[in-house]
Amino acid sequence: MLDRRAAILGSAAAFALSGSRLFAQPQGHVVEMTGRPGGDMSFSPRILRIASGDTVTFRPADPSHSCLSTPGMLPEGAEGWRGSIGKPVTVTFDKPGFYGFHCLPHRSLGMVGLVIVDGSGRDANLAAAKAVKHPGKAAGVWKEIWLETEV
Ligand SMILES: [Cu+2]
Repeated sequence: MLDRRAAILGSAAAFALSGSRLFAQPQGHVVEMTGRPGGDMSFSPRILRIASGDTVTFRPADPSHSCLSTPGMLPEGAEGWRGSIGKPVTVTFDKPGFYGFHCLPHRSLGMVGLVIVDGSGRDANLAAAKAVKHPGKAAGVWKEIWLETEV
């Protein structure tokens, strides 16, 4: 009986996570920018899947990082952003689709990431975003990111 109850609760939780958020309030998410010279530089998480209308704050946990949208990796009509070095930047994501971003000084070291905004028309810019070329280590990191997104 307990097992069955746990299963029902589990599926309800799964539904709540994957199901409609039509009546949900927009959520705020945080992506940390970490790493010091000589070490790994990264966004954490580097893949974030959110609902349309949610906000993401890119927050520097270590100095010398920034976050800006990567050219060619925005849905049609979506606005890009450009955060300053060492400052947090908060972005509201209103249009479904794939948003690539990077750290200005550390893009070629592989400091890049992806926001996936679920909703109608989400995949419209997927092929274009995947076709963007990246410098240095970013190319390899993007290969991993596209494998991990499984879309
Ligand atoms: Cu950086």
